[in-house]
Amino acid sequence: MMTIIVVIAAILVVITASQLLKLAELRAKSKGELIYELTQEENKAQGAMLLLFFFVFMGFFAWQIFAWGDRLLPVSASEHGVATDFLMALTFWVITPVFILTNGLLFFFSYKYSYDPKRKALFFSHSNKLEMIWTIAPSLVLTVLILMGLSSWNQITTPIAEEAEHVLIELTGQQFNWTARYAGADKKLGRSHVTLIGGVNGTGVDTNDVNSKDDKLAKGEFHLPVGVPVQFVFRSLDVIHSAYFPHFRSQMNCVPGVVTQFNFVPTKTTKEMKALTNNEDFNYILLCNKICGAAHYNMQMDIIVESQQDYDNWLAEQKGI
Ligand SMILES: [Cu+2]
Repeated sequence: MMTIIVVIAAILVVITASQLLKLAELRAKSKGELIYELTQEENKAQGAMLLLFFFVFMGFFAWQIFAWGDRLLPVSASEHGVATDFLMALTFWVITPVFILTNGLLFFFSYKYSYDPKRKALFFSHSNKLEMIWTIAPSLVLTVLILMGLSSWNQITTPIAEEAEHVLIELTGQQFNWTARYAGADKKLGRSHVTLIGGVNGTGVDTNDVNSKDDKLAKGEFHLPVGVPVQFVFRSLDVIHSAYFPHFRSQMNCVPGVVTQFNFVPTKTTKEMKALTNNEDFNYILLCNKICGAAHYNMQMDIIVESQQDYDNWLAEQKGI
């Protein structure tokens, strides 16, 4: 009932306002005045306000960076993360001055060229030279940035050769948890398929496949040896999830029916990162970065990065398939 009254009141206010405006228009018309004509002072004041807005907005922008800049992620903990961070910083160094310059000109011109009845507009159809400059210059910069990004991307998405030293881990996402499966000594994951899911075999591993015999499972947390390339393969048992490792600057979608992959080299142990961030509670984390359902927010797994020795000891204790 209250809502209906509020809606009716709002409609009446709008009708009253429009009627008052009409009345003012009629009154001005009968006197021969132009009601919407702005005076020269009003034009200048509007222009000055736009210029003021630009400075206030830029001040706010700078304050945001200085006030909250330290809340960003700590230093990256993977080899390619350094390259990713460099690309990100480079992109910001390129676009920030352009952002300030173009917006500065936009607001300054609004002030400088606010309407003046004495000034005649310059007719300027086009200039090939200008068109060339503002098409070619951004294209060149973008090409360099994109090529650098592609080369970085290829490095983390090209599968590690089977004979090269690495750890092979399969991460399976499902609403709302992760399971990590280690390939074991043979460096080969046993076959898996959704039709084989049942009972204790939650991820559908083919237990008849000889490659699955030494596979190991980890839930809740999983461990990585520092300095060793890790090849991840990803699966999903239900909807699309996304394996997100913020500290390693990595993310990959987990798509039902498709196996996706990427690799990275962890460069800092959990212990080193605790010291570096000055935070005893620091833990590397794997998150789901696709809104996959009601408990999506809690779909996570801790990651412990440690020495090869500690990692070997931990893996030996994990149960097999
Ligand atoms: Cu998810």
